[in-house]
Amino acid sequence: MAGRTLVIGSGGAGQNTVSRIPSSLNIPIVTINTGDHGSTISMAGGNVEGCRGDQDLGWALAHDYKDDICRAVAGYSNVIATAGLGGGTGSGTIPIIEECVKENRSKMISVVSIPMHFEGPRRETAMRQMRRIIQISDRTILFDIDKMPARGGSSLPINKAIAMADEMMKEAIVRIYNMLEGPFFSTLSEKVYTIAYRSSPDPAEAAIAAMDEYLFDADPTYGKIIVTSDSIINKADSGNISTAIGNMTGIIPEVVPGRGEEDHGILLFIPISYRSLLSSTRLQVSP
Ligand SMILES: Nc1nc2c(ncn2[C@@H]2O[C@H](COP(=O)(O)OP(=O)(O)OP(=O)(O)O)[C@@H](O)[C@H]2O)c(=O)[nH]1
Ligand SMILES: [Mg+2]
Repeated sequence: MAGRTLVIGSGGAGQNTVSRIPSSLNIPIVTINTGDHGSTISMAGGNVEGCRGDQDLGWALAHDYKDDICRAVAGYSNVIATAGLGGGTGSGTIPIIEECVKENRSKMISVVSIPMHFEGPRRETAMRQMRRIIQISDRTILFDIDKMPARGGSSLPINKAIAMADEMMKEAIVRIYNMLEGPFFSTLSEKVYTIAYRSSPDPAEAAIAAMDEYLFDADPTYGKIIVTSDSIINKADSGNISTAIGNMTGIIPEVVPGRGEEDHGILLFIPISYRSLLSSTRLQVSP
């Protein structure tokens, strides 16, 4: 086995997200989808397109395929599951994946997106699904696709926003994987986080800019902030990042450097207060 951590992409969004993880990273990946989408576990027959947004159907199918899912997660201490909420397959399978993970006494980290406003009722469905996922997962990373088109002040075409969402979720998954597998050990100590991402030749500048654009309503003064990079962060940059975020929030972030040489993006994990998230105010669905 490659490591202690498995990544699962479920449903269309989940499968697209994990397909972006370079195979050179040797991250163990399993995909689950309804119908024949070239996934590791293809639920139902080849003629079935999907669950058409019916999460109960997704759940029932995943329940039928529970043995396959449990076999896939066996032996892993951590499972990172990703899906786009609002649909049937991804949202429906996560609770079954979680059952398998818990049978192993392993940890489950869910990385999920919330649909855009124009997707209408899907967004409300996703908000409900989100509460459940937060409750059953050890850690959840939330990400509102609606927050993406506003980036840079201009509106992005939908396919660009989706591609960007895939890319950011992929980044979050790889960083979490790296944190769990080392060599720089860190853990997500809060129950719920969102992320923020920026790329710049100056890591401190990127981290400061990212603090203004996290992808779900969060309270950066609550809990532990983690700043991760793909590349090595030198002592001076690390100090600048800590000082800047410390001044903004009163919290000294944990800086987790990567191993690459090239200039890559800085990704932040920003904590969300679990209590305030479960209170109704944060669950409003209108803009
Ligand atoms: N990141 C990302 N999100 C997507 C993509 N396609 C759709 N989404 C979002 O994810 C939500 C769920 O869509 P899918 O992943 O297609 O749904 P599914 O889990 O396959 O469920 P069913 O198709 O209903 O069985 C949508 O409402 C969109 O908000 C994608 O390619 N990438
Ligand atoms: Mg689908």
